Amino acid sequence: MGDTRTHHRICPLCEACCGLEVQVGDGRVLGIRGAEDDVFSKGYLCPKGVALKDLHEDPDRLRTPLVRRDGVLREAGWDEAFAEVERRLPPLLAAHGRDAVALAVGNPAAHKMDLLLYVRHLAKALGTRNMFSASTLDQMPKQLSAGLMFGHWLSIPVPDIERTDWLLVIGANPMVSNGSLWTVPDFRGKAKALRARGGRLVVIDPRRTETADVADEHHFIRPGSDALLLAAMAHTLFDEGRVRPGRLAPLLEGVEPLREALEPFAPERVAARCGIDAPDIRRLARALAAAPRAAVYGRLGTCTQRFGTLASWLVDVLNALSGHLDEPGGAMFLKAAAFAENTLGAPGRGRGIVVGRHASRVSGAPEVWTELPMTVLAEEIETPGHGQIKALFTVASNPVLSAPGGPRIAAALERLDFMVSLDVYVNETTRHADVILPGLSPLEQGHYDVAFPQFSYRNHARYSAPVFTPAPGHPPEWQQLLRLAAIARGRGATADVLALDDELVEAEVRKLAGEHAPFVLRQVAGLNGPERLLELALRSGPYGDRFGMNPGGLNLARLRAAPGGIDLGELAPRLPELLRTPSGKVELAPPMLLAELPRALAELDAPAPPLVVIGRRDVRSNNSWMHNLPVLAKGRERCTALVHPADAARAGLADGATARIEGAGGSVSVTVELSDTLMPGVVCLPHGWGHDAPGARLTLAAQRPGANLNALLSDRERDALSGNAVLSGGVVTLAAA
Ligand SMILES: Nc1nc2c(c(=O)[nH]1)N[C@H]1C(S)=C(S)[C@@H](COP(=O)(O)OP(=O)(O)OC[C@H]3O[C@@H](n4cnc5c(=O)[nH]c(N)nc54)[C@H](O)[C@@H]3O)O[C@H]1N2
Ligand SMILES: Nc1nc2c(c(=O)[nH]1)N[C@H]1C(S)=C(S)[C@@H](COP(=O)(O)OP(=O)(O)OC[C@H]3O[C@@H](n4cnc5c(=O)[nH]c(N)nc54)[C@H](O)[C@@H]3O)O[C@H]1N2
Ligand code: SF4
Ligand SMILES: [Mo]
Repeated sequence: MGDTRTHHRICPLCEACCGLEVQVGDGRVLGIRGAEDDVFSKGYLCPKGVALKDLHEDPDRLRTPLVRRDGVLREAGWDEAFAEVERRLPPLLAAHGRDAVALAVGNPAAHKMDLLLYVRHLAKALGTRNMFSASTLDQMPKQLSAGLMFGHWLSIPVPDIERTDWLLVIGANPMVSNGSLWTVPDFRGKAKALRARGGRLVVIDPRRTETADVADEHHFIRPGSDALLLAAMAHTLFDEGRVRPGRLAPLLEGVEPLREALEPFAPERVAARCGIDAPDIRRLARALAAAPRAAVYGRLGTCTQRFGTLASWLVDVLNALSGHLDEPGGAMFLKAAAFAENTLGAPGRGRGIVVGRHASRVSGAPEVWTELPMTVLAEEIETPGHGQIKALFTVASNPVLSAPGGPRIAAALERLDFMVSLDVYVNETTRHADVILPGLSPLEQGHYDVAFPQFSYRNHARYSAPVFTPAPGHPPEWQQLLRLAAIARGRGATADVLALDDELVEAEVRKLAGEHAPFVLRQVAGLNGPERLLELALRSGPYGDRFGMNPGGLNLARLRAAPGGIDLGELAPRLPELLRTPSGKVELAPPMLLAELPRALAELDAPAPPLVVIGRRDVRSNNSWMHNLPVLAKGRERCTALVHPADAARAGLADGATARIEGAGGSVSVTVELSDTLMPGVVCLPHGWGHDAPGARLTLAAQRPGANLNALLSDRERDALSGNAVLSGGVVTLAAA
């Protein structure tokens, strides 16, 4: 067998970021288990972590570039692939301008430091306004509300779960998702501990979820009505004189305008629309106010709706008004060791955020944090005129399955003049590409989570070294991105990307360190790529060694020496230091949000639709791309429609029958699973399925393709403020197929 070794590797598959022990022998993965010595995840893992082995070994995972020749994607060398980009991109840019080339960045980019740290260089080199990402299918409403309230898009508080006594989870299912904008491995264990010390877990969800099953209390809510419910809870705090912001009182701006704006949202007024009785709404508000340590946490379900930004904002309004924001056991902010912009610059005050610096050409959707909504991608490709998208780069993005109106996007991709995908599979989206550039297996790269330590249950820092050496000649994705950037800048496909990397880093360091730049650069000599950026960020970060000025502080060498990570302590209050608002206060009543409230109120009088669809996640699945891995694909069928028995009876459907579900975007056929865990009038499908596209190369996934939920949903429904897609509460009809 040769010798076996054990490597510590942070799992890159979901936001829980578990530390894994990867056992390796003879150049192969022998086994994967949770790393007990991981300071953060302490041995926890889920079945997807084990599937990293299958991902590494998947014969369908691309190892060489593909280039379309005579209509067929064929294997090509790296030089040939980049030469093809060089042949086709610059003429397009010259003829149609920068906005003719779009960039779409998907979820796995948040889990690879290569992609997260270097995609900006491609974006900048392209210089296009047509920037899209999974953020507008997911968390943009929360980023916007946090940006408006606290001054930075990523200053998002998380529940301090290890110290809280009362936790309200609304529109999230961390038992399955393992948390989002909240890195919390082993939610089950932490929820159990919360209850064991006498605390309460309350869940609000249109489905009695796995999280509801471990809670003390669960309320059904009519999809899409969270902003109304949360507004009514905040109204109750004002109405009953329970507003007690405590220490934060002098830091809160806009309490009075907020009170006035929430006046129409009495629980008695919103109860019917929400499907929660007014006394229950009042009781929830009182419980929040009364608990010594409490937090409200809202996630995907509260974002992917018409008033997602309002709901996201009101979550933190409740935390602030009840005195639980920035308090131990409440909703607290992280202080990440590296890359957190809310630890940079002057503390306590800043420029805040701006939105709408430009708008999409066809629908006029405003730019939010440099992006346009993913739901306008298809129309921007289809609609002629100056600025029409003619070429597209996708980076770890599968919008055909992950964005509403998926089939429309697929048809639009066919009309592009040129498409390049950085991806690891030929799938529903990348099968339309002219060039596919594969990334390395996660096990072939070092890893540091750039984003998630900014939203974790505890401060910590971890780095994983590569487990395997990449195949000779296979460039890591950061170098691929730099090469593409070089082509877009007119430097050609054979530019020296390592020199370009030096140039970019030098420019950045000069900007930040001024006269000390040469000294700082000498300190990181010998490193390049993401590791050099990490070393710079760690050493200059809040726990850093400050290049020698703070001996004993963090640097990459110290992290390398501690594969199980370094614990940086429990969450500590950060207000007002964290704030980057121009006022230097927490903005409780941003005018843009107050102005949206009447629109939400107007919803109250619209009749509730008889049947709507919501999504769900499964422990053995991850968005659209892990259905080709044997360890996850085995077992029962997962892409089923959960239907309440009463709704099924009305449509004449029995358990196991095939139903035809029709929505505003189209229809799908899917197996019915009767379930009384749903609120009547709500059907539930997972997203990320529909692996029956011709030309995709997903052998195993194609055997049980499932149906694409996003073929049902309309790409016309957006949260007006953030541009986020509405993925929840779409009206559907149900019939026997
Ligand atoms: N109806 C509905 N739709 C949803 C959701 C929902 O709840 N309901 N959820 C939304 C959410 S939260 C998200 S985040 C999006 C996710 O949607 P996307 O951002 O499209 O992400 P994935 O579906 O995970 O697809 C990931 C793509 O990256 C590729 N990939 C995987 N690993 C790598 C790698 O290491 N390198 C490269 N270059 N490529 C890689 C995969 O092959 C795949 O093409 O879906 C959204 N869509
Ligand atoms: N196993 C697994 N884990 C994952 C993923 C995965 O695909 N599989 N995806 C990862 C990604 S990209 C993300 S963003 C996170 C998301 O993580 P979560 O935010 O926990 O997302 P979901 O599990 O989809 O839970 C959303 C919940 O909202 C409920 N819901 C739907 N509509 C409404 C509504 O109108 N109001 C309320 N109150 N609730 C509603 C749904 O029933 C569901 O229980 O999960 C991540 N983790
Ligand atoms: S919960 Fe599972 S997929 Fe998520 S990081 Fe942990 S092992 Fe990986
Ligand atoms: Mo997501």
